[in-house]
Amino acid sequence: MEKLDRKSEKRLKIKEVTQCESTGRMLEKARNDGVTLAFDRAAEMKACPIGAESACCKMCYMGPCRLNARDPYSKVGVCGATIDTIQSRNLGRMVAGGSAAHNDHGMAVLELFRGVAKGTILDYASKDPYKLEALCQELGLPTEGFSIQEMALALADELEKTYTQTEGEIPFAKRVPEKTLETWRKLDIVPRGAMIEVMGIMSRTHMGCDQDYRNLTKAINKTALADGWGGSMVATELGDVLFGTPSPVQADVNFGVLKEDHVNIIVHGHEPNLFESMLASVNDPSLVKIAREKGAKGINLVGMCCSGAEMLGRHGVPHAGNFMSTEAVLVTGAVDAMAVDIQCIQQALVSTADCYKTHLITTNPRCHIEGARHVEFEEHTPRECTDEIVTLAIARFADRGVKVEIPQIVNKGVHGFSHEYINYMLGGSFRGSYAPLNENIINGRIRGVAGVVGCVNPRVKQDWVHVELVKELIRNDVLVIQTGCSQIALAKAGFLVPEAAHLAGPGLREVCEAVGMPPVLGLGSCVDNTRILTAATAMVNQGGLGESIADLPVAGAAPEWMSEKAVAIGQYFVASGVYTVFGVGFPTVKDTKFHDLFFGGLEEQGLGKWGTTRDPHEMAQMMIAHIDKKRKELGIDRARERVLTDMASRRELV
Ligand code: NFS
Repeated sequence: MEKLDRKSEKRLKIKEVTQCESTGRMLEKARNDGVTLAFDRAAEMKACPIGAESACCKMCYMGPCRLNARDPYSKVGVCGATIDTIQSRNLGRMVAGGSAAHNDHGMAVLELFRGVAKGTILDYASKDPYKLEALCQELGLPTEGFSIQEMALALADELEKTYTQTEGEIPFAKRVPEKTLETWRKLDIVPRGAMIEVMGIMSRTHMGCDQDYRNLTKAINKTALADGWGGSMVATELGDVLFGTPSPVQADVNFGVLKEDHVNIIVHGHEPNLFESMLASVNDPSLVKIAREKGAKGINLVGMCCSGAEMLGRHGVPHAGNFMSTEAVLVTGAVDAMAVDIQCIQQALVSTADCYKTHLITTNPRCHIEGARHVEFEEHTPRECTDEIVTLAIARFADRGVKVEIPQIVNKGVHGFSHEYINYMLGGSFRGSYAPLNENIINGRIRGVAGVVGCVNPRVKQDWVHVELVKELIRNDVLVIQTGCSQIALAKAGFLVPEAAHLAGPGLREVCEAVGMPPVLGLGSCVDNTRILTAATAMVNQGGLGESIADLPVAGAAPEWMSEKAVAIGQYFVASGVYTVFGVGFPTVKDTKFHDLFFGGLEEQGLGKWGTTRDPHEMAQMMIAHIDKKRKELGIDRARERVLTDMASRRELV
């Protein structure tokens, strides 16, 4: 057990590090129990100021070299690498890491889909044959006279090119609005296949290779687009075919979803296959019977992070919280087993789980953690793994041996807004259409659309930046769409309910009330950010809002980002034409050529651009100013004042 350092205890004021009351209470309990969490470690471990601005290089061992971020052109690395080379190489490798993670995930979904289609994987089935057929048609595959199985196998072969193709354009380039695709072709940034793009970045960023930040930026854009319109899009689309396309479902979020008198099992990670099999295991009558015999009222399955967000939207499985709550939830003592797969699994979960006698179980061959029990998950026999985890959890329930303390906080919300459902919701079942959305944007009731997504990060107050930003956006009639840990932050704050329409400005409020929808729509996990790309494409294709994604009055933000995946996502939004603002900080040095290219130059090339600020209110105003600029360019700028939210009106909001 890691003991809490007295210094960090003194320094850390709980109210300053999290807005999540459950997490805060468990942080307090952890302190009393002598257990450290990431919040404490972040207070102890100051971020390296040189690395934070990406002014250092360790691409070879002649260094590592440190440049001066205050006077960036005063020095070069031992090899002569300039600040622009160093920053672009570092950022390129972050994008490669994020894109590789999503493509690896997407490839696993593709292999599962192929196995189901071939009939070699029997525990899963394709739940949405309509979407399967629609995808085949969209990608130009024949459907007339073909069986579901034939279509599925052809689709699997076609989508495999997303990863393995070395020439040409990835399959979902066919979905990209024509004018956007034209810009990409002109700039030579259409991805060929994810593997070659990721390999290309890793090779070019090797010491002594590509040392022109402009040429590297092309590769960065390709690698990012191979994520958004590549691996992530395949994960979302085939996930829908396999497990069902989400439509709105009411579900509970927060630590209060744990039940003291039940066996509590948390699944935390990113791939839906483990979670879907766990859902079958916890509903198996023989396992439920054993749990009852051990004194439990039942087995309670709960999600966390991104696979949790997917299950929340698809099946209404309750969700305990986002990334920065994954350690804190163990402090409740109520978690009998936490099963993890890949990505965003903090290594410290092992020692925290140990303190509270929880089984922390890794399941994926790509993600073992030293000290954790490993029960390998195999798609041909998934229940062997998930049944064993349930059995371990039941045994731990029967002999918990720790005090259980669950913050009784539950927030209800409506989740599961897919692109398909938005189309149906706005247009009706016989006339699915984005026309009402576009019309309401053109007539000014809705000012624009903002995607607010991404992580939580202990360098800023958990959830607070997300919530403050979204409050201000909806108050200014900006419809907000969300995914990932950000969606969970807003769900905990009570914004994902139709009743939250009263917090919106008069125009957005009117639309929400007419349709019966919340002003904040939850679209799922981080790979489901591709639903935002698809929705943006539908807005362009509907007409009236320009010809490319870059013309739309939309903006994006990741207010509390932390992962390489977040950088890859941000970059694919920028390359798709979206103004994207990051909170926390941004790994570039201001007033350098590379920074200026990313924060302005790319927009001049017909793409989007980056912005950054830690202040959520400033972030909202930056996004609204961009939306208004786009409205003006489209000639739909009705005179309307931006509402500046002062302290009094902020207090009124929630
Ligand atoms: Ni996205 Fe999901 Fe959360 Fe960030 Fe991590 S869980 S894939 S990376 S922290 S939003």
